[in-house]
Amino acid sequence: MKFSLAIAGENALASAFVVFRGFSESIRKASVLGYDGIELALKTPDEISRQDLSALLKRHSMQVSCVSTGQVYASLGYAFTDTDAQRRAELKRIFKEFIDLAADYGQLVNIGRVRGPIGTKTRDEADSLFIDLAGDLCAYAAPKGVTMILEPVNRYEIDYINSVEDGIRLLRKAGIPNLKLMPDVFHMNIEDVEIGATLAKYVDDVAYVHFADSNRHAPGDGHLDFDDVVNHLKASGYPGWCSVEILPYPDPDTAAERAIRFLSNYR
Ligand code: LER
Ligand code: MN
Repeated sequence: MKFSLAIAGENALASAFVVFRGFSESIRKASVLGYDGIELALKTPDEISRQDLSALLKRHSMQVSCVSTGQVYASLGYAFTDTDAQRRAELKRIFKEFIDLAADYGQLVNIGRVRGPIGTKTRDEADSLFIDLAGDLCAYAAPKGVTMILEPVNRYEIDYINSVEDGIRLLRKAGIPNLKLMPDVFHMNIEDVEIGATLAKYVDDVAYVHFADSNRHAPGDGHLDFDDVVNHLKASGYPGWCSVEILPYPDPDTAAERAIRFLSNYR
């Protein structure tokens, strides 16, 4: 299994689910702890220079697993289901730059809460708004070898695409080859009937997985059954990353270290 750690820039929101902030130190620490890669949780695509990033990755023998975009919604308020033409155009511009970055680093761009809420729209209207923008962006991403990955997020954070089944429904409706799924086992623990079996059932649609325990602490520090999760992923031939996206509890270093120590049992 390939394990990654989600990290962010120094100015990330306090609510960002990352243990380490500041790219240089975060990449060094993740490497020392034994992670194979880092997930870049970015607010804007120019938050890190390519020159610096390439140098850090080379120095610490690390890979970028994915470019994730939760802060674009949480901090800037943009959403795929927004009806405002100007805001949609601005979101498209930002995401094209994320895709350009991912073309060189990781080849995956996440769509988490930035897909936006249903709000007062109908589900079909939300689907159309999402598919319209995701379609344009995936067409831009495909020749660059980049896949967009939709993350189901639990009902207490957003009212649209909560379970893996919800995500699969939208993927089938969209029918876009480079739009895939990014299940997060923290959200699955709230929304899905089964975790391991669901991941295995849809393994061909799963391009990336977020790992956190039931309490968003390090895997192993809650009551989620990681034997079930990892055994199903392995048995179904999942080839991708498992990325640790947890709270810095009880402190960043301890959380990051406990997570990889626990997950090393599954290598
Ligand atoms: C939020 O709970 C989360 O899991 C993020 O990865 C989604 O943007
Ligand atoms: Mn997540």
